[in-house]
Amino acid sequence: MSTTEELVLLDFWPSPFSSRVKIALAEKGLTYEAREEDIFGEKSSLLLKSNPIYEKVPVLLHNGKPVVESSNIVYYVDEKWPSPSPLLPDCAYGRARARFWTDFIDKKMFEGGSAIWRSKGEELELAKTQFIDILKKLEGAMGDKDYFGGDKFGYVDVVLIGLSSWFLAYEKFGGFKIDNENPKIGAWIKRCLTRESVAKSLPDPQRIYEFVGEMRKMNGIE
Ligand code: GS8
Repeated sequence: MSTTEELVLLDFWPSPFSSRVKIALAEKGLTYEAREEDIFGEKSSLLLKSNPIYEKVPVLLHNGKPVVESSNIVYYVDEKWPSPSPLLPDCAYGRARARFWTDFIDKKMFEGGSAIWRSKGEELELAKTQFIDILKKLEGAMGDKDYFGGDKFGYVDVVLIGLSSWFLAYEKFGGFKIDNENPKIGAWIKRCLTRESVAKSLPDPQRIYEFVGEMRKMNGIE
């Protein structure tokens, strides 16, 4: 990267959305400064100024200019730095498919997972069934390919694998195993984790499990 370029990530370590951005930046071999935000306490004035609409992380500041919303940030990074290898496919149809599944993941996955750790009893059973069904739909989208876009790690992989460090918490609080219910996704996660960009960018799932345990206590769930 040219020395005139500066990349700053407004971050929160457990954020599955920040993880996406970290993976995309690592895929492009870009270095950046991560600044941890206190999202439950006082957010920095830089965050409030950079993302006045949602006041959420992640925000990527490129030479001081903010880009917000994680899937949009990954898109920006890919357009701005197409090498060493673009994350989005070149054909319009492939790109439309990638945007469709990204939208599906954004609408369903984090909320679906939160419904598991936030509930108990019958509600929990329903949340678990729905989450497994979301993953089944994603398995259908992947088909017999190694990755969502084909034989190489791409945009939808970044978007989904970013969320995967939370899966252990969903499994433990939900009492199920993704490897049993959604073996294709289980195998895909292991495949993605062999990439350095992914392995070094994701938080430890055990730490996320403990963090979610704290949130359950804060919400009076146990
Ligand atoms: C979600 C970001 C988000 O929820 C994206 O970037 O993709 N659609 C957005 N960020 C959370 C932290 S991770 O759960 C956040 O910043 N929350 C602060 C708040 O809600 O005030």
